[in-house]
Amino acid sequence: MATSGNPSPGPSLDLTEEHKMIQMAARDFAQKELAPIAAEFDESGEFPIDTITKMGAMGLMGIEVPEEYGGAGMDTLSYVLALEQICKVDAAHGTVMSVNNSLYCYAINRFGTEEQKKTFLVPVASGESVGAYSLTEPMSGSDAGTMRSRAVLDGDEYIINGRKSWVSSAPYAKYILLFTVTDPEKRHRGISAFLVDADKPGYSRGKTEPKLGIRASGTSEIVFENYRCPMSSRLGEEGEGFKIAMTVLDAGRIGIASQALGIAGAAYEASVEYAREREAFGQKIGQFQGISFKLADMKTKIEASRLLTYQAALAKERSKDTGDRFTLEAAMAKLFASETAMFCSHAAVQIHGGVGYSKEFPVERYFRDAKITEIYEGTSEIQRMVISRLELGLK
Ligand code: COS
Repeated sequence: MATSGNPSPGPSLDLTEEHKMIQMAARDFAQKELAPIAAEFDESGEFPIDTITKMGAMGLMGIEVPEEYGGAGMDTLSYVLALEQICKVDAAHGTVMSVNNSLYCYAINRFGTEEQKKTFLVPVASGESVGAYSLTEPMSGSDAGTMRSRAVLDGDEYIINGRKSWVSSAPYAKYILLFTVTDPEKRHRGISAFLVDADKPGYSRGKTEPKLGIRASGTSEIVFENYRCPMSSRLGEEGEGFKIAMTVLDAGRIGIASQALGIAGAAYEASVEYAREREAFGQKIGQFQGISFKLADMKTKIEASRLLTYQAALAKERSKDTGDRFTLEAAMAKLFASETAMFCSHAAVQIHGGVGYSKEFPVERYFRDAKITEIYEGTSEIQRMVISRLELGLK
């Protein structure tokens, strides 16, 4: 059986030389810099700022941002290819990269003013600082329109109060794209977006979440107590926040699909290798149908996920000219790829048996890391809701 040991995407797509270069650069970096430390940082839960900084220096933290704003000026497919390779080795670094690129940088590049791009985009796209995205609250997750935190206009500043939760990268992020209520009467049309500086008074970090997987990515609450935000740091118009949040999540979901693709690929390749070597009952375990059929299903689901993810990347790329939404493509890619990551990592633990259950091997980490892809940036249930509403013409 041929494995996908090289990073080529298989027969599904012809990549340009530029695509292959960033894919190889990300793969080589991940193998050299992340593979030796992934287990240690997973265990400690420490934020891997040194390697994140190196990723920034390589241009991986602002791949699609134009060079004039500190980014690498590449396309969405380049981003997806690089992120998959990083996540194949360590999904926790992948989470930081995904949030930075597709939730933070994408939002400012698309909706920001020139001044906002200079102040908030350049340092994050160039990898000098880390960016985060904050939508969720303790009492508002999937039903994002029900948030309670408030921004009240006072002269030419907003005074922000409230508590946000599950903010990826927050323990280290300097800049945060925040969604909060400016007019409670208008429900989702009363939500606005703000660019927040974590070093200013009134901002503090709450408890860091003790997580099952992606443990090194750092996730915490953030708290606003009379934080003063200048009007010039509002992203978009007042009341446009919910639409910005949703548009940006469409981009984020392509990132999570890429992450899931990376985790699934790692689980699959480890399984193929093990099934070729491990013997039981007088033969290689890969010769048992119970194992080989699992491998066949894993491979097929991975390639299907890849096609959906690349299709979503191409749809997002086209949207840069047309302005069209890519909600459906992103939701389908995220749904299928995340369930594939869970399927593959679950099968990988089973194929490896006791070895798969041991912390001395990475397979159990893939299993723990895979689960979040079915939850964050919209659960699988939310993706099904988004897809079916669009198909039924209900939204
Ligand atoms: N792009 C642009 N606009 C969008 C959009 C998208 N993908 N999705 C919805 N909108 C717009 C709608 O067009 C609607 O606009 P109007 O005010 O002009 O009518 C508005 O947003 C409200 O949309 P809708 O009525 O569909 O909102 P709902 O409250 O029903 O919620 C879901 C929609 C469930 C899809 C949304 O709340 C969601 O995605 N929830 C999951 C949140 C999430 O992923 N959280 C994780 C955070 S990151 S860890």
